[in-house]
Amino acid sequence: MNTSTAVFLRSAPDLESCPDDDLLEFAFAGRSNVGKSSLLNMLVGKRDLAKVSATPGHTKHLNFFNIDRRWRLVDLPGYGFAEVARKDKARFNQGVSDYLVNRTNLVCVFALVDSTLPPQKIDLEFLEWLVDNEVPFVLVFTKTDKVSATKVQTNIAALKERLSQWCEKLPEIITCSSVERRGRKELLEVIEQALKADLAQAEDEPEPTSAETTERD
Ligand SMILES: Nc1nc2c(ncn2[C@@H]2O[C@H](COP(=O)(O)OP(=O)(O)O)[C@@H](O)[C@H]2O)c(=O)[nH]1
Ligand SMILES: [Mg+2]
Repeated sequence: MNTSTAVFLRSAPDLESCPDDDLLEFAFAGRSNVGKSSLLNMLVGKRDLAKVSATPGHTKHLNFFNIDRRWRLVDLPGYGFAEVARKDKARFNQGVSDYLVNRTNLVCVFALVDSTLPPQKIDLEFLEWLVDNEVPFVLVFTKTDKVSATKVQTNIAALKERLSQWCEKLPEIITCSSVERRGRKELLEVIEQALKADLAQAEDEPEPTSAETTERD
């Protein structure tokens, strides 16, 4: 699959301010500075669609982008900087957790983790929260260009080991580098499969006949 048009739609602080739920959405989540905006830009082939910031904690809103007028990418605020942790609360803002749990047209979260680092507590907490709340996600390791392939594999193995302690079925894993444009095909493949599955499901559901509609009224 390829993308041809990507347009910024809206910035929203919470679920209520989100755009209509008429298009399927795929969201990018992860620690501030993990590479969410860079990956989003790489995916759609635009250098500065999502603001890439060297300053952590810059984006505090959910940013919606329409792709080919057919589906959406959502750049979520990074956790770990903007919101101060409370002991018993997930370390990201209420708007994001509401969105992740209650957004009906959200298909899948791309949970971004820095491939150059061993498992980080804050990422593990977030991933555990996704599993607990049954939010479907794909694990995406970013910035693979920064360290050796061996180091990346060691960090992936360590995270898988930690995940397997509470996760029955390990998520799909994709490795990416926005600098080397690596992982683009794999990410788009996940999206394409989900869009196809949705289309097939829509075709399976018969349109209600006028008689049925009347009966229900
Ligand atoms: N080497 C390298 N740097 C990256 C990559 N992705 C992002 N960066 C850098 O990491 C910083 C944070 O990136 P950004 O996309 O703004 O992260 P966000 O806060 O998660 O949206 C920026 O300085 C980017 O240039 C990557 O794949 N490789
Ligand atoms: Mg960003």
